[in-house]
Formats: sequence, structure tokens, C-alpha cells
Amino acid sequence: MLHERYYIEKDRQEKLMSRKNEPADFYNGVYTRYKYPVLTRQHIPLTWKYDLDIKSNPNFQERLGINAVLNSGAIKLNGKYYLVARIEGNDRKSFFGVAESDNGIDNFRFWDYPILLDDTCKEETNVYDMRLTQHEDGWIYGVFCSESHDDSTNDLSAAVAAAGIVRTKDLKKWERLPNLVTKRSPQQRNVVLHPEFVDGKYAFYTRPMDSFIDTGSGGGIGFGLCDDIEHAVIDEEKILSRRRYHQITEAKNGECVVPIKTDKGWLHIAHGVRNTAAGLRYVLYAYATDLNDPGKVIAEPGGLLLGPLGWERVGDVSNVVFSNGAIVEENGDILLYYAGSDTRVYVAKTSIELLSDYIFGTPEDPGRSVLCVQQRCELIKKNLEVLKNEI
Ligand code: M1P
Repeated sequence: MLHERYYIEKDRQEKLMSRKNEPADFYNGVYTRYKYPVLTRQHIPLTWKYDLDIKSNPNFQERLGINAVLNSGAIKLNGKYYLVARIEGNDRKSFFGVAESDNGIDNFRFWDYPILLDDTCKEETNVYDMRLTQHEDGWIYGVFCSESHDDSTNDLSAAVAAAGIVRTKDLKKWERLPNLVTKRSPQQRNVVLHPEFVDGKYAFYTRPMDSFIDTGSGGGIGFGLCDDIEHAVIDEEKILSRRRYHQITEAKNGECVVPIKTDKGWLHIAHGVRNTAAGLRYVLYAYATDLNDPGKVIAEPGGLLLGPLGWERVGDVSNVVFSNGAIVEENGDILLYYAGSDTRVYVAKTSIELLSDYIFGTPEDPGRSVLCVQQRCELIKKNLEVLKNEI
């Protein structure tokens, strides 16, 4: 016999998961936001949280609660859409779980079990934020943050972030490889593997950091090559997308999504962080690199692509949007998955055509207010001419 509350909770969850998603009332011509989150902590199977045995749990209490479902890697395989979500337990430890949908917009359901990684890294306390790369070598790689306490100091909060690497063919069996070593950077987070070999080597987008929170002397998103993915070592990182004073990347930035290959170049979606009196604000931005040299920036539209709006702004770490993955359809549509305030996952739909138009058609940030006003006045002048000729 099951507790009567089980049926109420099960019914409530089924209603949430089967709800049809719909475009939100938002327009910018670049992407369509969807109204409902695609993953929340309410999507977590009841079997992960409750002890269903009425003898050992007569009051139907959550035994292992879930706090949040956020930054998800994304991939489409055999016609199905998969998110490898970061799931944070009430105990603050994160882990990964696979959620599957038929359309990528709604009806995501977690598989029966979360991913149990090989315990090859005994000092590791926490894992999170997996990006999934379908590499031309035939493997699907997951690159994530592997966090350990910094035992070189008595500071309880001191931690070290490194890039963990796993690989799989089916999202079921995962092989853990040694963590990425970057010779010049003491810490790494937000590392993404490029999907193709570059000069015969594996190429990574990195985010060099001096310490766990602050990037310090790390100048932005790096780019580095390595010979052997099974013992990945990067000797040199070249800074690709720079942090800049009084721009959206001033405090830090990091690659989000596996770059998208197009005729015009590789399209990148990254996050930029600035400081405010209310704390850090995370937004998404975009840029493009050369098709034959993904380490060379060819377009840098100014400003943010997607910033936290409405409920996206509310959560555990408010005023944050953060992405770990997108799915590119054969027809060129792009589903961009992003977390709102480190609490739940949303989706926005764009396309290669629209994102390219945005990246190559949006002017660069001129860097100073007076130049920005000049830039805007030129646009207004042109528009007034257009309107005059129409009337
Ligand atoms: O809380 C916002 C984000 O903070 C970190 O990102 P970054 O290293 O760029 O500061 C990550 O821990 C990320 O998971 C989180 O969403």
C-alpha cells in the first residue's frame, strides 16, 4: 500500500510535466522565449526524494529533497531531445540527470536514475554544469566543473575548480577521463570542447581563473589545444573573448554553448557578468569566430543577447541567466536552454539565420556613452528618413 499523498503528488507532477509550453509575450526579432520552464525541481521523480515504503516513511516526508534544477547540457540523439541537467540536492551537492522530451519544448521527463560518475577523483566534493559535445571522433564528451576544497589554506570556503571530462556514446554508460590540466591557469570553470579537431588536436574554450570566484588576471574566454583527450593538457591559452571595462563582461565571462558551425563562421553564446549594488548580474551574449580558425574572433555584437526578465530574475542566485547548451535542428532552428537565477531551466527558440543576422548585423559596443549616443543618433536619423519616405 502507498501513502495517499503519493497519488496527490504524482498527479500534480504529471499535470506540470504534460503542460504544453507556449511562446511568451516577448519580442526582439532574434528569438522566441517560451513561457514555462522546461525543467524545475518539481520535475524530479518522486522516487528520488521520498521513501515510498509506508512502514519506514509513514508521514510521506521527503527524505532526500531537491533544491534546484539548472544549467543543463543539451543534445539531440535519434530524434529525441536530451538535457543533462545540474540537479542540486537540499544538501548543496550537485549531480547530473538525463531528462528526455519528444519536442525539446515541453514534456521533459527524467530517466529512472541520475548519472553515477566513476569515483576516480577522491578529493572532488561537487560536480556541476556539464556541456555536451558531439565530437567528430565519434564520442559524446561531457565537460563539467569538478570542485574540491583547497587544502592549502585553513579557509573553509576556499575551493579549487577544474574541468572534469567524461565521455559516452548513449548518455547511459559514462567513462571518466582525467581532469583537464591547464599549465598557465590555476583554476578553470566553464570549459567547452570544440566539436571538431583543430590542426589535428582537441580544442577547448577555457576560462582561466586565479581563484575560485574571481577570475583575477584571467582576461576572458581562452582557447587552447591539446593532443590527447585521455590525458588532456593545454600548454598555452590564447584569450578569445575579452573582459572589458564597463561592458557586460567586466567582472567575468565564460563560454556557454558548443559553438554552432555555419557558412559565415562559428556562432558562440557565452555569459557575461557585471557587478551591481545588488550583486552580480549574469547575461548571455554572442560572438562569432572564423570558420577555419575558431580561435579568431570575427564579429562581436555589443551588449547582451538575453538578460534575466520577470520570473527568470527570481531564485537562489537572483538576476542570473546562464546556459550550458543548445540544440541545432537540421532545418537550422536552434533551441537555447538557459537557467533562470540558478533555480530552473527555460528554453528560447531562434535559428542559424536569425542568430547570424544578430551577430553580424548588431554594431559593436563603442565603449563610451558619447560614442553610444552617436551610434544611436545615426540609427534614429536613418529611421526618420525611412519613415519620411514612407509617408
Ligand atoms: O551563480 C551564477 C553562476 O556562477 C558560476 O559561473 P561563473 O563561474 O561564471 O561565475 C557557476 O557556478 C554557475 O554554475 C552559476 O550558474
